Formats: sequence, C-alpha cells, structure tokens
Amino acid sequence: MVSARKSPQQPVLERQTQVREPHLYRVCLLNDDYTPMDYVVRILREFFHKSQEDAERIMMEVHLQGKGTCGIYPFDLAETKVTLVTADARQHQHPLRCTMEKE
Ligand code: TYC
Repeated sequence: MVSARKSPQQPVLERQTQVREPHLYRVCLLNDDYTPMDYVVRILREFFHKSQEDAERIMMEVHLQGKGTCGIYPFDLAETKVTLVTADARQHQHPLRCTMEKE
C-alpha cells in the first residue's frame, strides 16, 4: 500500500497493493532418437521429483507422442530447470531438449 500526502490539507491518497498470481510456465521434454530412455527417466526423477512409475510414464509419452510435460512452475523455477536439465544432458553428450512455454 502506498500513501501520499502532498500537504497537510490534502486527503491521503491510497493505492491498493495489487496481488496477482505469478504467470506459470509448462516445462516439457521433447523426443529425439538418441537420448537413452533410462537417462530421461533419471532426469524426470532427479530434476522433477517424479516417482519411478510416473517418470517411466512421462518418458514413454514423450517417446511416443513427441513431447511431454515435466511440470508447471513460475518463470524463475521453470527457467532454472530448463537450464539445469540442458546442462546435464550436454555434459552426458545427449541431444535431449527441454523447453518452457507460457500457460
Ligand atoms: N526416443 C528415445 C529413444 O528411443 C527416448 C527418449 C524419450 C528421448 C524421451 C528423449 O525426451 C525423450 N532412445
């Protein structure tokens, strides 16, 4: 809340604090022909905290449909996950692509 009084005679002007939900971003994995399936499952477990069962399901969804959702996060968290996953994949010399898109 912001209050302003220009002189003692003027009324107090109050501006309501705006409370807004943060914009959310969907973090996705894309399919390719080279990244090993068990590596993708490890990524989903390690970076997105998925159970073994969910990680295997999401990996197969990406493998069969081309794309799958890892999670939905505020901008900074989504961006960090994309950066960390991409860095890990390159370190292991896999072409895995991880993207984010506004919800
Ligand atoms: N298509 C890959 C394979 O057959 C597996 C894979 C799944 C790759 C998901 C990327 O995001 C991916 N080894």
